[in-house]
Amino acid sequence: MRILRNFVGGEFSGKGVPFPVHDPVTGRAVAECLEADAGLVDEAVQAARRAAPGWAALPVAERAAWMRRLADGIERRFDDLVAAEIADTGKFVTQTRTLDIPRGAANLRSFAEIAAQLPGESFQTSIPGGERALSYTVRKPYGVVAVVVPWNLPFLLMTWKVAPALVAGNTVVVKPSEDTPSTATLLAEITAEIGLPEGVFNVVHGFGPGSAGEFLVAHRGVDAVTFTGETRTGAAIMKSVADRVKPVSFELGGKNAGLIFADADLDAAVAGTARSVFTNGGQVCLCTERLYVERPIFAEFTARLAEHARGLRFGRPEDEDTTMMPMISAEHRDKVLSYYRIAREEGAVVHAGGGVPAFGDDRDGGYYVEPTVLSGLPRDSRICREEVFGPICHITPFDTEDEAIAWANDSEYGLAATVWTQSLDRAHRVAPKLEAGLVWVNTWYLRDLRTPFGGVKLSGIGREGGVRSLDFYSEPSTITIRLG
Ligand code: NAD
Ligand code: 6OD
Repeated sequence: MRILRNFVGGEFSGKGVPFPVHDPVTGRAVAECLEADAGLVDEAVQAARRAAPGWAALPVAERAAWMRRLADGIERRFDDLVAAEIADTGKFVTQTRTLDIPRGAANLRSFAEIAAQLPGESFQTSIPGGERALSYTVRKPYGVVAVVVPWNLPFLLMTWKVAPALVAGNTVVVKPSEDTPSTATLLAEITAEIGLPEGVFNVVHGFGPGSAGEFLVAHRGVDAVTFTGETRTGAAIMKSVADRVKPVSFELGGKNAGLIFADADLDAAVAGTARSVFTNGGQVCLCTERLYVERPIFAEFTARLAEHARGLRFGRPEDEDTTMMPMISAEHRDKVLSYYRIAREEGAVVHAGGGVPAFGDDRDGGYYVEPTVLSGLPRDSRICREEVFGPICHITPFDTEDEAIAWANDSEYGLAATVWTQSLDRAHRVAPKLEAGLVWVNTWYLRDLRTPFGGVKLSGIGREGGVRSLDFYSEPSTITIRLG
């Protein structure tokens, strides 16, 4: 069985109590991961602290060159990374090869480019009486950044934070999800292969509360915390770091709305909405779970989306035509199924799914659920308000544009929204009124890495992406020099 070890100060450590990692396709334990205790987390943070001054002192162009070498290393180990991500998550190979792993390399190359080209700021000031001064800013890294990430897009979301943190001059300690420790461990191997200075990149494995996650974020040697995960975990982390007033960047949960107007291209709206509901088994924070469809097309749209859901294929991860993956864990599958049950109890109309597929082979031990399309529930039902994070959506008909906007905004969350319309006027009118950090019109999850990314309300604090990431991972210091 594979053993996944912690990576501290440039070396893999044999310390830690093993816990099993399961294959979501079959439910079988396929690896053992060593849980870091408080002592090992401390060793990782100390290693990162020792490495920080030397790393920060490198010119940004040299750190950018290291990021490009790391991207080259990712590309060399591409097949291993694909296999590792599939083993942990049950993702299918076509998505893993085109999204999850290439985005890791793209994150490193993109932030290398952005950091190397970042312009500086300077201001000339004069006051009455004639005194003049030149002020300019320098960016300084924090020191050690804790990177705590979830299981849904493990490699993509880890590199999305590691790349800007490192290129800005910080060292990092990464805590991947306990469900998906493999690609972080492989990235550690790659850092060793390319000779990245020891201590710059560290990985600690384990769980959240009372384990590596909490030990890491609360550690006095950690200067800033970047986190992606559930809103209530973000709240717990905020409490753990409050005494030290550490800067945090939080990308949290969502209950994203999709608005489909009667003037939309229906084929494109059905296909695009299906993508936004079912991609990654619905386990993307940007996935749409609430749909509002203008009444004249409600019946046809609902029938066509349900047909699409029924057509998704539960093949093996390695099959090129597989389009549906399992939930990440037995616990998460049970959570999703509990919402299927709640929907029936609340009186939902079930247009597709609502159950568990039967395979008659070893996948019956896996964590699969059927893609599910619902309607008929009131807007204050639990299905319409709580994040499920599975392949499920509820569709509500609407009559006016104002109603659709108000209902979309009637949520504690505000991460993403989609609008489907062929009217340019409507697109410009509606999109800015939606309370969401990201709004897509006639598309979904088309991401330029330079754009700000993050949510409003309970969906997060701060923005990452492009220069916003470098703003989070460094602090400006203003220097003012009197002139003449
Ligand atoms: P989670 O919050 O349970 O766990 C995320 C990470 O935090 C894991 O590594 C976990 O071990 C760690 N953790 C848990 N408790 C901790 C604590 N008290 N202190 C320190 N670390 C702790 O999230 P998840 O179940 O892995 O991921 C799914 C959630 O993530 C969903 O809510 C989804 O919406 C959200 N998400 C948001 C975004 C975004 O960009 N906004 C992206 C992906 C996922
Ligand atoms: O694409 C990204 O950069 C990003 N942060 C995606 C987040 C997806 C959430 O599950």
